[in-house]
Amino acid sequence: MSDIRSKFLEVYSVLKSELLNDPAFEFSHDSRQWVERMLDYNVPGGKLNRGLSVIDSYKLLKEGKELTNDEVFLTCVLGWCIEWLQAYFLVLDDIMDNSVTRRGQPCWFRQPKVGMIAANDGLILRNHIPRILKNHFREKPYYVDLLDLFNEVEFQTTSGQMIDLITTLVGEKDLSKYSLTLHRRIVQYKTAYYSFYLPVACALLMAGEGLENHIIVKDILVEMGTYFQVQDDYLDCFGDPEVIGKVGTDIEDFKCSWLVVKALERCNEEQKKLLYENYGKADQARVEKVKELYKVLDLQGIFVEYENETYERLLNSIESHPSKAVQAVLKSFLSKIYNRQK
Ligand code: GPP
Ligand code: MG
Ligand code: MG
Ligand code: MG
Repeated sequence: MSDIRSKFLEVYSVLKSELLNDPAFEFSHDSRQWVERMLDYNVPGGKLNRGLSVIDSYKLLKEGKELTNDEVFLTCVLGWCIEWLQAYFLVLDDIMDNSVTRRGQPCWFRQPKVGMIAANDGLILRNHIPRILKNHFREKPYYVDLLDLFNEVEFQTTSGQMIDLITTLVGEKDLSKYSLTLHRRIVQYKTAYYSFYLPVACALLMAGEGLENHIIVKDILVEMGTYFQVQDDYLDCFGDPEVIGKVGTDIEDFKCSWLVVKALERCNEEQKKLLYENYGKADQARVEKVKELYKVLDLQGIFVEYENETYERLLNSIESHPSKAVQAVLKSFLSKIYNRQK
């Protein structure tokens, strides 16, 4: 395992132990055990890209200067705050999307003894974040900015999640309202801010920067996050569940996915009828019909085209940024997601 990954995982144990001994709550044996199991199940098992990229970005912003132990520790702590945020979102998102698996195991709420306790576990994960920040950043001049950043991004994400959900309301299922504009709005809010802007913004704050001076960086990261969610939509249908660790549910859930928007753009009247009849139904045969149509419309080819065009466009915007350090941060993000299979 790489050095930084093992260091990062060490910090997880430190944070977990602090939270399990939080003086603000009198833990019983059972409650401590519950939280520990819940954390181990939901927080550290992903790709850790978001968390690790805080450390990466901070290093690049420091332009090769060796980080002190303290700096390494604090960047790891911020990285874990994002992983905690992600765990909180995923636990709740899986309930809302009626998903089955996540990260190669059953979704937390599907565990026999968990069920809807998962809703409260999501809230606990969410409440851990300000506790971690208070423990480690209270004395920092950028503490308030950090809290504000997490609050803003959480607001944007939950708002994006809301539009993702209300577009699928039963009784109002109407594919004619699905467009690229609507899709963009959903994914920008539900995914891009917390997955791409937040890690870099954390690193910038730690490096003493004011976020108001980095609007262009933010715009590029939001573009990249949009591309990332298009990949997620694509993999939901065409990815290998063994590799992505989850079984797709977008077709059943009537999601305003990039794929259905592209299909609507390209289909003839007859194919449109097929789509209207079969999209958004929890019935495997209907789901297969939709997938067949996607293949006939060559959405795989359209996606590869989209991916290459987007990559080039993003690279161009990155290279027109005046700071080489910032360019390096953005390029490192882009190279991690280009052509991803999971
Ligand atoms: C990704 O949507 C977006 C999120 C996980 C944010 C959820 C936000 C909340 C406020 C709960 P998705 O449903 O496509 O993700 P996945 O494919 O991983 O289920
Ligand atoms: Mg969702
Ligand atoms: Mg989901
Ligand atoms: Mg998805």
